[in-house]
Amino acid sequence: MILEGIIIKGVGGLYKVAVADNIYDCKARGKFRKLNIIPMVGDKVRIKVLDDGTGVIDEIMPRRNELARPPVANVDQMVAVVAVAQPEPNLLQLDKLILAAEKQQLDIIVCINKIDLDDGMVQCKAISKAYQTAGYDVVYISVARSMRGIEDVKRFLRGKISVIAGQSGVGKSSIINAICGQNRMAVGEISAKAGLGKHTTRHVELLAVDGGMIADTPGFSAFELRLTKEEAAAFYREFSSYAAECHFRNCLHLKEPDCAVRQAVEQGLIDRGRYERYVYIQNELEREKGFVRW
Ligand SMILES: Nc1nc2c(ncn2[C@@H]2O[C@H](COP(=O)(O)OP(=O)(O)OP(=O)(O)O)[C@@H](O)[C@H]2O)c(=O)[nH]1
Ligand SMILES: [Mg+2]
Ligand SMILES: [Zn+2]
Repeated sequence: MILEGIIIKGVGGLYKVAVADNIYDCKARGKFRKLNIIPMVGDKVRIKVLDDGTGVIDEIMPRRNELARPPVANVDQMVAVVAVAQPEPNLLQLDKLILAAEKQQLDIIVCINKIDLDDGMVQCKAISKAYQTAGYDVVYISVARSMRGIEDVKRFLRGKISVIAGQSGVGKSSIINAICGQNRMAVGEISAKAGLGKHTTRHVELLAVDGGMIADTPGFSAFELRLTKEEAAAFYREFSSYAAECHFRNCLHLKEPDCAVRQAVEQGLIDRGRYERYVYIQNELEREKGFVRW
């Protein structure tokens, strides 16, 4: 019997393959090792089911994309999480994460968590306005206080493979647990001293949610993205409708004269914080010869 499924977990050469509601424990054919192909979580595969109910991965379909962190293939979407406090929002990091997602052509949802810590919703409204203006879907939630918003997040996940990403301690694992309605991921305490989270999330696994799948990621200790200056400019969605009006066709919206993007910033049509972080990132790309890091 040959079945089609998705690898949802892989540990030491053993793979769990989901076929509709069933999960098969599988090994991979030897030919993949010879071809230097390592099956990845997210791979769409054909498996042959053996008499004992286990399976063998026979064929791996071509990948739409391949993320390094978390190592998942065929990802449709990134849920980029930021907290209003504990840890303080790091919007430069959020913008770098969004650039990484844009480069992989992922859909992007900005999820603002811990709104229970936001008196008067001031932080939350400011962040949400900046990213909505930029062209992203924004949801805000409090895992601690209520399930409101969790339903909004779920709606976005339907029918897609998603990854959740963001600084350590923003509540990624907590969100996954709330979505799945059970404690699937370990939730860590934030170290009060440093305001840094412990790295509690280790293995990568796709969890089923309402017709979609989502993978948790540990808050990154290190991150690196290779990007050209032109890509960086093009990945700012909010620039695109103005960029056509810039004097120079290859305008990077930095110091060039007659720049329509800079004018839009002055007129308040583009969020100033987003633009200033863009300039910072362009300088970093110059200094680091085509890389952004944290
Ligand atoms: N006040 C408040 N605390 C929250 C909320 N959501 C999560 N937390 C707490 O924030 C801490 C970190 O949550 P985690 O879910 O472990 O964060 P994480 O993003 O998975 O962190 P890493 O795995 O280290 O990347 C835990 O103590 C949670 O209980 C929230 O909505 N409000
Ligand atoms: Mg976690
Ligand atoms: Zn310009």
